[in-house]
Amino acid sequence: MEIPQLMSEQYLKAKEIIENSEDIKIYSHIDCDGICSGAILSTILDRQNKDHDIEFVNLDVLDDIDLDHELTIFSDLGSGQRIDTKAREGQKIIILDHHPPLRDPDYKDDKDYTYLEINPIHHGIDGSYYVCGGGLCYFLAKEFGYDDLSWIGVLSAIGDMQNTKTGRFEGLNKIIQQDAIDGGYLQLTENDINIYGRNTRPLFVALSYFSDVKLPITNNTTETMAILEELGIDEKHNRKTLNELSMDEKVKLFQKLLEMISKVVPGRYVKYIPQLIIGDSYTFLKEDEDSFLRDGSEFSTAMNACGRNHEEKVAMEVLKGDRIEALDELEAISKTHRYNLATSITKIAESDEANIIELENLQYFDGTGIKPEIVGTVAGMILGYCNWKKPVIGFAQTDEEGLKISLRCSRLLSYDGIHFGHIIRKISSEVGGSGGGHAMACGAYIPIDKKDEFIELFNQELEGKLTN
Ligand SMILES: [Mn+2]
Repeated sequence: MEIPQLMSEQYLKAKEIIENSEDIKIYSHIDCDGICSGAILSTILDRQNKDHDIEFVNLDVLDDIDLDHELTIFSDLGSGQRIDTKAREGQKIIILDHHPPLRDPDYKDDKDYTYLEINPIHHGIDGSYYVCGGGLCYFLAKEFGYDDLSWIGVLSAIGDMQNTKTGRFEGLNKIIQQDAIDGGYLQLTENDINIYGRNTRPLFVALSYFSDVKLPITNNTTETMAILEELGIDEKHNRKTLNELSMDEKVKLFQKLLEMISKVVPGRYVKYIPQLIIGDSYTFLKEDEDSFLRDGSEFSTAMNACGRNHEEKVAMEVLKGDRIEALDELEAISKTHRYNLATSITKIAESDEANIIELENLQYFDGTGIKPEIVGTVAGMILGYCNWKKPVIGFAQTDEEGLKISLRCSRLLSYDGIHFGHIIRKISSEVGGSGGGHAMACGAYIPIDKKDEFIELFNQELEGKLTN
Protein backbone atom coordinates (compact mmCIF):
# COMPACT_ATOMS: atom_id res chain seq x y z
CA MET A 1 0.00 0.00 0.00
CA GLU A 2 1.13 3.53 -0.79
CA ILE A 3 -0.12 6.86 0.46
CA PRO A 4 -2.97 7.86 -1.84
CA GLN A 5 -2.26 10.88 -4.03
CA LEU A 6 -4.98 12.98 -2.40
CA MET A 7 -3.61 12.23 1.02
CA SER A 8 -0.09 13.25 -0.07
CA GLU A 9 -1.50 16.55 -1.24
CA GLN A 10 -3.14 17.00 2.14
CA TYR A 11 0.21 16.48 3.86
CA LEU A 12 1.81 19.10 1.66
CA LYS A 13 -0.98 21.48 2.59
CA ALA A 14 -0.63 20.65 6.31
CA LYS A 15 3.07 21.48 6.14
CA GLU A 16 2.30 24.81 4.51
CA ILE A 17 -0.30 25.68 7.12
CA ILE A 18 2.17 24.92 9.91
CA GLU A 19 4.93 26.92 8.29
CA ASN A 20 2.61 29.90 8.06
CA SER A 21 1.33 29.77 11.63
CA GLU A 22 2.89 31.15 14.79
CA ASP A 23 0.38 30.55 17.55
CA ILE A 24 -0.30 26.83 17.73
CA LYS A 25 -2.21 24.53 20.06
CA ILE A 26 -2.23 20.73 19.93
CA TYR A 27 -4.89 18.51 21.44
CA SER A 28 -4.05 14.83 21.53
CA HIS A 29 -5.51 11.70 23.07
CA ILE A 30 -4.38 10.26 26.40
CA ASP A 31 -3.37 6.76 25.28
CA CYS A 32 -0.11 5.49 23.82
CA ASP A 33 -1.18 6.40 20.29
CA GLY A 34 -2.24 9.90 21.33
CA ILE A 35 0.94 10.48 23.31
CA CYS A 36 3.09 9.32 20.38
CA SER A 37 1.09 11.61 18.09
CA GLY A 38 1.66 14.55 20.43
CA ALA A 39 5.38 13.79 20.73
CA ILE A 40 5.81 13.70 16.95
CA LEU A 41 3.88 16.93 16.40
CA SER A 42 5.67 18.70 19.21
CA THR A 43 9.04 17.62 17.82
CA ILE A 44 8.12 18.93 14.38
CA LEU A 45 7.12 22.28 15.87
CA ASP A 46 10.26 22.47 18.04
CA ARG A 47 12.43 21.89 15.02
CA GLN A 48 10.50 24.53 13.11
CA ASN A 49 10.97 26.94 16.02
CA LYS A 50 7.24 27.25 16.52
CA ASP A 51 5.93 28.08 19.95
CA HIS A 52 3.18 25.70 20.85
CA ASP A 53 1.07 24.40 23.65
CA ILE A 54 0.00 20.77 23.96
CA GLU A 55 -2.78 19.22 25.97
CA PHE A 56 -3.72 15.56 26.31
CA VAL A 57 -7.45 15.18 26.71
CA ASN A 58 -10.36 12.78 26.88
CA LEU A 59 -12.77 12.81 23.97
CA ASP A 60 -15.61 14.31 25.99
CA VAL A 61 -13.94 17.71 26.45
CA LEU A 62 -13.79 18.33 22.70
CA ASP A 63 -17.41 18.89 21.81
CA ASP A 64 -18.04 22.61 21.38
CA ILE A 65 -14.50 23.46 22.41
CA ASP A 66 -13.32 27.10 22.32
CA LEU A 67 -10.59 27.62 19.75
CA ASP A 68 -8.23 30.30 21.01
CA HIS A 69 -5.28 29.94 18.69
CA GLU A 70 -4.36 30.79 15.16
CA LEU A 71 -3.87 27.08 14.43
CA THR A 72 -5.32 24.17 16.40
CA ILE A 73 -4.11 20.66 15.61
CA PHE A 74 -6.04 17.61 16.79
CA SER A 75 -4.27 14.27 16.74
CA ASP A 76 -5.67 10.78 17.34
CA LEU A 77 -9.00 12.49 17.99
CA GLY A 78 -11.14 15.24 16.50
CA SER A 79 -12.71 13.42 13.56
CA GLY A 80 -15.52 12.07 15.68
CA GLN A 81 -16.08 15.18 17.81
CA ARG A 82 -17.78 18.49 17.18
CA ILE A 83 -14.58 20.49 17.43
CA ASP A 84 -15.73 22.96 14.78
CA THR A 85 -18.78 24.59 16.35
CA LYS A 86 -16.87 27.58 17.69
CA ALA A 87 -14.39 28.03 14.84
CA ARG A 88 -14.03 31.67 13.85
CA GLU A 89 -13.20 33.32 10.57
CA GLY A 90 -9.54 33.09 9.67
CA GLN A 91 -8.71 30.36 12.16
CA LYS A 92 -7.02 27.16 11.07
CA ILE A 93 -7.75 23.58 12.07
CA ILE A 94 -5.79 20.44 11.21
CA ILE A 95 -7.07 17.01 12.23
CA LEU A 96 -4.92 13.88 12.03
CA ASP A 97 -7.23 11.10 13.14
CA HIS A 98 -8.02 7.51 12.23
CA HIS A 99 -11.39 7.18 13.97
CA PRO A 100 -14.71 7.23 12.11
CA PRO A 101 -15.25 10.79 10.83
CA LEU A 102 -18.38 12.84 11.48
CA ARG A 103 -17.76 15.23 8.59
CA ASP A 104 -17.52 14.50 4.87
CA PRO A 105 -14.38 15.21 2.85
CA ASP A 106 -16.10 18.22 1.21
CA TYR A 107 -17.03 19.75 4.56
CA LYS A 108 -14.18 22.24 4.26
CA ASP A 109 -15.41 23.76 1.01
CA ASP A 110 -17.72 26.53 2.19
CA LYS A 111 -16.01 27.55 5.42
CA ASP A 112 -14.53 30.93 6.31
CA TYR A 113 -11.82 29.17 8.31
CA THR A 114 -9.16 26.75 7.12
CA TYR A 115 -10.11 23.16 7.82
CA LEU A 116 -7.87 20.24 6.91
CA GLU A 117 -8.78 16.76 8.05
CA ILE A 118 -6.43 13.90 7.26
CA ASN A 119 -8.27 10.68 7.96
CA PRO A 120 -7.44 7.37 6.23
CA ILE A 121 -11.11 6.42 6.18
CA HIS A 122 -11.77 9.28 3.74
CA HIS A 123 -9.32 7.53 1.44
CA GLY A 124 -10.78 4.06 1.82
CA ILE A 125 -8.08 2.93 4.27
CA ASP A 126 -9.12 1.08 7.41
CA GLY A 127 -8.04 3.05 10.47
CA SER A 128 -8.08 0.02 12.75
CA TYR A 129 -5.39 -1.98 11.01
CA TYR A 130 -3.53 0.13 8.45
CA VAL A 131 -2.60 3.36 10.18
CA CYS A 132 -3.29 5.08 13.51
CA GLY A 133 -2.90 8.58 14.93
CA GLY A 134 0.84 8.39 15.50
CA GLY A 135 1.36 6.99 12.01
CA LEU A 136 -0.59 9.86 10.49
CA CYS A 137 1.56 12.31 12.43
CA TYR A 138 4.69 10.52 11.31
CA PHE A 139 3.78 11.01 7.66
CA LEU A 140 3.56 14.73 8.41
CA ALA A 141 7.00 14.57 10.01
CA LYS A 142 8.24 12.81 6.91
CA GLU A 143 6.92 15.68 4.81
CA PHE A 144 9.30 17.90 6.80
CA GLY A 145 12.13 15.41 6.28
CA TYR A 146 12.09 14.05 9.83
CA ASP A 147 12.25 10.35 9.02
CA ASP A 148 14.07 9.77 12.31
CA LEU A 149 10.69 9.89 14.07
CA SER A 150 9.54 6.71 12.32
CA TRP A 151 10.14 4.57 15.40
CA ILE A 152 7.55 6.63 17.32
CA GLY A 153 5.09 5.87 14.52
CA VAL A 154 5.79 2.17 15.03
CA LEU A 155 5.34 2.48 18.78
CA SER A 156 1.99 4.21 18.31
CA ALA A 157 0.77 1.37 16.12
CA ILE A 158 1.88 -1.20 18.69
CA GLY A 159 0.03 0.73 21.38
CA ASP A 160 -3.04 1.03 19.21
CA MET A 161 -3.02 -2.75 18.60
CA GLN A 162 -3.02 -2.23 14.85
CA ASN A 163 -1.40 -5.64 14.40
CA THR A 164 -3.87 -7.76 16.38
CA LYS A 165 -5.59 -9.34 13.42
CA THR A 166 -2.56 -10.92 11.77
CA GLY A 167 0.26 -10.42 14.27
CA ARG A 168 2.05 -8.07 11.89
CA PHE A 169 1.73 -4.59 10.44
CA GLU A 170 0.04 -4.00 7.13
CA GLY A 171 -0.98 -1.09 4.93
CA LEU A 172 0.55 2.29 5.70
CA ASN A 173 1.93 0.88 8.96
CA LYS A 174 4.27 -1.23 6.86
CA ILE A 175 5.79 1.88 5.29
CA ILE A 176 6.46 3.35 8.73
CA GLN A 177 7.94 0.08 9.92
CA GLN A 178 10.23 -0.04 6.90
CA ASP A 179 11.38 3.54 7.46
CA ALA A 180 12.25 2.65 11.05
CA ILE A 181 14.18 -0.43 9.95
CA ASP A 182 16.01 1.48 7.21
CA GLY A 183 16.94 4.21 9.67
CA GLY A 184 18.44 1.67 12.07
CA TYR A 185 15.86 2.36 14.78
CA LEU A 186 13.94 -0.86 14.65
CA GLN A 187 14.69 -4.53 14.52
CA LEU A 188 11.77 -6.61 13.39
CA THR A 189 11.70 -10.26 14.37
CA GLU A 190 9.10 -11.98 12.28
CA ASN A 191 7.00 -14.76 13.76
CA ASP A 192 8.52 -14.48 17.17
CA ILE A 193 6.96 -15.95 20.28
CA ASN A 194 4.63 -13.28 21.38
CA ILE A 195 4.40 -13.20 25.13
CA TYR A 196 4.36 -9.97 27.06
CA GLY A 197 7.41 -8.99 29.07
CA ARG A 198 10.12 -10.32 26.81
CA ASN A 199 12.83 -8.07 28.21
CA THR A 200 12.01 -7.57 31.85
CA ARG A 201 9.96 -10.48 33.11
CA PRO A 202 11.42 -13.86 33.91
CA LEU A 203 9.85 -16.26 31.44
CA PHE A 204 8.14 -18.30 34.14
CA VAL A 205 6.33 -15.15 35.25
CA ALA A 206 5.54 -13.95 31.73
CA LEU A 207 4.04 -17.32 30.83
CA SER A 208 1.83 -17.37 33.90
CA TYR A 209 -0.07 -14.35 32.57
CA PHE A 210 -1.29 -16.27 29.55
CA SER A 211 -5.04 -15.73 29.69
CA ASP A 212 -6.58 -15.98 26.23
CA VAL A 213 -7.38 -19.52 27.21
CA LYS A 214 -7.28 -20.91 30.71
CA LEU A 215 -4.29 -23.24 30.81
CA PRO A 216 -2.68 -25.12 33.68
CA ILE A 217 0.03 -22.43 33.61
CA THR A 218 -2.37 -19.48 33.84
CA ASN A 219 -1.67 -17.63 37.09
CA ASN A 220 0.38 -20.60 38.23
CA THR A 221 4.11 -20.05 38.40
CA THR A 222 4.76 -23.45 39.94
CA GLU A 223 3.35 -24.98 36.79
CA THR A 224 5.27 -22.65 34.45
CA MET A 225 8.52 -23.52 36.23
CA ALA A 226 7.76 -27.21 35.89
CA ILE A 227 7.15 -26.81 32.19
CA LEU A 228 10.32 -24.87 31.56
CA GLU A 229 12.22 -27.55 33.40
CA GLU A 230 10.56 -30.27 31.37
CA LEU A 231 11.56 -28.44 28.18
CA GLY A 232 15.11 -28.00 29.44
CA ILE A 233 15.11 -24.21 29.18
CA ASP A 234 15.69 -23.55 32.79
CA GLU A 235 19.43 -23.37 33.33
CA LYS A 236 19.35 -19.86 34.79
CA HIS A 237 17.18 -21.08 37.65
CA ASN A 238 14.06 -19.51 36.31
CA ARG A 239 15.54 -16.09 35.70
CA LYS A 240 15.74 -16.37 31.95
CA THR A 241 13.68 -13.95 29.88
CA LEU A 242 11.97 -14.75 26.59
CA ASN A 243 14.54 -12.59 24.88
CA GLU A 244 17.34 -14.84 26.02
CA LEU A 245 15.91 -18.01 24.52
CA SER A 246 17.65 -19.59 21.57
CA MET A 247 15.68 -20.32 18.41
CA ASP A 248 15.66 -23.97 19.36
CA GLU A 249 14.20 -23.20 22.77
CA LYS A 250 11.56 -20.96 21.23
CA VAL A 251 10.46 -23.76 18.94
CA LYS A 252 10.14 -26.12 21.89
CA LEU A 253 8.13 -23.59 23.82
CA PHE A 254 5.89 -22.92 20.83
CA GLN A 255 5.14 -26.61 20.45
CA LYS A 256 4.37 -27.00 24.11
CA LEU A 257 1.97 -24.05 24.12
CA LEU A 258 0.33 -25.29 20.95
CA GLU A 259 -0.20 -28.69 22.56
CA MET A 260 -1.61 -27.22 25.78
CA ILE A 261 -3.99 -24.87 24.03
CA SER A 262 -5.18 -27.49 21.54
CA LYS A 263 -6.33 -29.62 24.45
CA VAL A 264 -8.73 -27.01 25.76
CA VAL A 265 -10.18 -25.08 22.84
CA PRO A 266 -13.25 -26.17 20.87
CA GLY A 267 -12.61 -27.25 17.28
CA ARG A 268 -13.66 -24.03 15.61
CA TYR A 269 -10.88 -22.13 17.38
CA VAL A 270 -8.04 -24.52 16.56
CA LYS A 271 -7.04 -22.66 13.42
CA TYR A 272 -6.44 -19.47 15.41
CA ILE A 273 -4.07 -20.98 17.96
CA PRO A 274 -0.78 -20.06 16.25
CA GLN A 275 -1.89 -16.41 16.22
CA LEU A 276 -2.16 -16.51 19.99
CA ILE A 277 1.45 -17.57 20.36
CA ILE A 278 3.22 -16.04 17.40
CA GLY A 279 3.58 -12.55 16.02
CA ASP A 280 6.21 -10.06 14.95
CA SER A 281 8.25 -8.54 17.76
CA TYR A 282 9.76 -5.09 17.76
CA THR A 283 13.08 -4.06 19.24
CA PHE A 284 14.07 -0.43 19.43
CA LEU A 285 17.76 -0.54 18.70
CA LYS A 286 18.67 2.87 20.10
CA GLU A 287 17.50 1.93 23.59
CA ASP A 288 19.76 0.35 26.20
CA GLU A 289 19.98 -3.43 25.98
CA ASP A 290 18.39 -4.09 29.35
CA SER A 291 15.86 -1.26 29.27
CA PHE A 292 12.12 -1.90 29.16
CA LEU A 293 12.05 0.71 26.39
CA ARG A 294 13.81 -1.71 24.10
CA ASP A 295 10.75 -3.90 23.56
CA GLY A 296 7.82 -2.39 21.70
CA SER A 297 5.10 -3.87 23.87
CA GLU A 298 6.77 -2.93 27.12
CA PHE A 299 7.44 0.59 25.91
CA SER A 300 3.81 1.02 24.88
CA THR A 301 2.61 -0.28 28.25
CA ALA A 302 4.69 2.39 29.98
CA MET A 303 3.13 5.05 27.72
CA ASN A 304 -0.34 3.82 28.62
CA ALA A 305 0.54 3.77 32.32
CA CYS A 306 1.32 7.48 32.06
CA GLY A 307 -1.93 8.15 30.23
CA ARG A 308 -3.94 6.35 32.86
CA ASN A 309 -2.31 8.40 35.58
CA HIS A 310 -2.58 11.77 33.82
CA GLU A 311 1.16 11.98 33.31
CA GLU A 312 1.14 12.11 29.52
CA LYS A 313 3.73 14.87 29.42
CA VAL A 314 6.29 12.70 31.20
CA ALA A 315 5.72 10.05 28.56
CA MET A 316 6.02 12.63 25.81
CA GLU A 317 9.30 13.96 27.16
CA VAL A 318 10.72 10.44 27.16
CA LEU A 319 9.66 10.06 23.53
CA LYS A 320 11.19 13.41 22.69
CA GLY A 321 14.49 12.20 24.06
CA ASP A 322 14.70 12.96 27.79
CA ARG A 323 16.16 9.74 29.13
CA ILE A 324 17.27 11.17 32.45
CA GLU A 325 14.68 13.02 34.52
CA ALA A 326 11.60 12.04 32.55
CA LEU A 327 12.71 8.43 32.39
CA ASP A 328 13.10 8.32 36.17
CA GLU A 329 9.60 9.71 36.52
CA LEU A 330 8.27 7.25 33.98
CA GLU A 331 9.71 4.37 35.98
CA ALA A 332 8.17 5.65 39.18
CA ILE A 333 4.76 6.07 37.51
CA SER A 334 4.94 2.56 36.04
CA LYS A 335 5.82 1.12 39.41
CA THR A 336 2.90 2.78 41.19
CA HIS A 337 0.65 1.75 38.32
CA ARG A 338 1.68 -1.90 38.65
CA TYR A 339 1.11 -1.73 42.39
CA ASN A 340 -2.40 -0.31 41.89
CA LEU A 341 -3.20 -3.03 39.38
CA ALA A 342 -1.95 -5.79 41.65
CA THR A 343 -3.97 -4.46 44.58
CA SER A 344 -7.11 -4.33 42.44
CA ILE A 345 -6.59 -7.85 41.14
CA THR A 346 -6.09 -9.19 44.63
CA LYS A 347 -9.27 -7.54 45.79
CA ILE A 348 -11.42 -8.82 42.97
CA ALA A 349 -10.03 -12.15 41.90
CA GLU A 350 -8.09 -13.52 44.81
CA SER A 351 -10.41 -12.81 47.72
CA ASP A 352 -12.89 -15.40 48.94
CA GLU A 353 -15.90 -13.31 48.07
CA ALA A 354 -17.66 -13.98 44.81
CA ASN A 355 -16.76 -10.74 43.12
CA ILE A 356 -16.95 -11.96 39.58
CA ILE A 357 -20.50 -12.67 38.55
CA GLU A 358 -21.04 -14.99 35.63
CA LEU A 359 -24.14 -14.80 33.47
CA GLU A 360 -25.02 -16.87 30.47
CA ASN A 361 -23.00 -14.82 27.98
CA LEU A 362 -20.78 -12.55 30.01
CA GLN A 363 -19.12 -12.05 33.35
CA TYR A 364 -18.71 -8.84 35.26
CA PHE A 365 -17.25 -7.35 38.39
CA ASP A 366 -17.98 -4.27 40.39
CA GLY A 367 -14.87 -2.14 40.42
CA THR A 368 -15.90 0.17 43.24
CA GLY A 369 -12.75 1.75 44.58
CA ILE A 370 -10.83 1.14 41.37
CA LYS A 371 -9.91 4.25 39.41
CA PRO A 372 -11.98 4.39 36.21
CA GLU A 373 -8.76 4.93 34.26
CA ILE A 374 -7.43 1.50 35.14
CA VAL A 375 -10.57 -0.61 35.24
CA GLY A 376 -9.95 -1.75 31.64
CA THR A 377 -6.45 -2.94 32.40
CA VAL A 378 -7.77 -4.69 35.49
CA ALA A 379 -10.49 -6.37 33.42
CA GLY A 380 -7.82 -7.68 31.07
CA MET A 381 -5.89 -9.19 33.94
CA ILE A 382 -9.03 -10.61 35.56
CA LEU A 383 -9.64 -12.58 32.37
CA GLY A 384 -7.12 -15.17 33.53
CA TYR A 385 -9.32 -15.94 36.52
CA CYS A 386 -12.51 -16.19 34.51
CA ASN A 387 -14.21 -18.17 31.81
CA TRP A 388 -12.29 -17.18 28.68
CA LYS A 389 -15.22 -18.07 26.44
CA LYS A 390 -17.12 -15.00 27.61
CA PRO A 391 -16.09 -11.35 27.82
CA VAL A 392 -15.29 -9.74 31.16
CA ILE A 393 -16.88 -6.42 31.98
CA GLY A 394 -15.74 -4.14 34.79
CA PHE A 395 -17.68 -1.21 36.22
CA ALA A 396 -16.16 1.80 37.95
CA GLN A 397 -17.88 4.93 39.13
CA THR A 398 -16.66 8.19 37.57
CA ASP A 399 -18.75 10.64 39.62
CA GLU A 400 -22.19 10.70 41.31
CA GLU A 401 -24.02 9.93 38.11
CA GLY A 402 -21.58 8.27 35.77
CA LEU A 403 -20.31 4.76 35.33
CA LYS A 404 -17.32 3.74 33.26
CA ILE A 405 -17.53 0.31 31.66
CA SER A 406 -14.57 -1.60 30.31
CA LEU A 407 -14.66 -4.86 28.43
CA ARG A 408 -11.88 -7.29 27.64
CA CYS A 409 -12.01 -10.72 26.07
CA SER A 410 -9.82 -13.48 24.78
CA ARG A 411 -8.33 -12.76 21.37
CA LEU A 412 -9.95 -15.99 20.22
CA LEU A 413 -13.39 -14.40 20.39
CA SER A 414 -12.32 -11.54 18.17
CA TYR A 415 -10.55 -13.85 15.70
CA ASP A 416 -13.84 -15.66 15.53
CA GLY A 417 -15.49 -12.48 14.29
CA ILE A 418 -17.06 -10.82 17.31
CA HIS A 419 -16.44 -7.08 17.53
CA PHE A 420 -17.23 -5.99 21.06
CA GLY A 421 -16.42 -2.35 20.25
CA HIS A 422 -19.43 -2.27 17.93
CA ILE A 423 -21.64 -4.10 20.39
CA ILE A 424 -20.73 -1.85 23.31
CA ARG A 425 -21.38 1.24 21.20
CA LYS A 426 -24.87 -0.04 20.39
CA ILE A 427 -25.86 -1.14 23.89
CA SER A 428 -24.42 1.90 25.67
CA SER A 429 -26.33 4.27 23.40
CA GLU A 430 -29.51 2.29 24.05
CA VAL A 431 -29.21 3.16 27.72
CA GLY A 432 -28.28 6.80 27.14
CA GLY A 433 -24.50 6.50 27.18
CA SER A 434 -21.72 6.31 24.63
CA GLY A 435 -18.95 3.90 23.89
CA GLY A 436 -16.85 2.04 21.36
CA GLY A 437 -13.35 0.75 20.79
CA HIS A 438 -11.55 -2.32 19.56
CA ALA A 439 -12.93 -5.78 18.90
CA MET A 440 -11.53 -7.20 22.12
CA ALA A 441 -10.86 -4.13 24.25
CA CYS A 442 -13.47 -1.44 24.46
CA GLY A 443 -15.45 0.68 26.85
CA ALA A 444 -18.34 3.01 27.49
CA TYR A 445 -19.79 5.61 29.81
CA ILE A 446 -23.37 5.21 30.97
CA PRO A 447 -25.63 6.79 33.61
CA ILE A 448 -25.11 4.99 36.90
CA ASP A 449 -28.75 3.94 37.30
CA LYS A 450 -28.64 2.08 33.97
CA LYS A 451 -26.13 -0.52 35.09
CA ASP A 452 -28.60 -3.40 35.47
CA GLU A 453 -30.31 -2.58 32.21
CA PHE A 454 -26.96 -2.44 30.44
CA ILE A 455 -25.94 -5.85 31.77
CA GLU A 456 -29.23 -7.39 30.77
CA LEU A 457 -29.21 -5.93 27.27
CA PHE A 458 -25.60 -6.90 26.72
CA ASN A 459 -26.22 -10.43 27.88
CA GLN A 460 -29.20 -10.71 25.52
CA GLU A 461 -27.29 -9.22 22.60
CA LEU A 462 -24.68 -11.96 22.85
CA GLU A 463 -27.22 -14.75 22.86
CA GLY A 464 -26.14 -17.38 20.34
CA LYS A 465 -22.97 -15.52 19.36
CA LEU A 466 -20.52 -17.32 21.65
CA THR A 467 -19.44 -20.93 21.71
CA ASN A 468 -20.05 -22.57 25.03
MN1 LIG B 1 -5.52 5.88 18.18
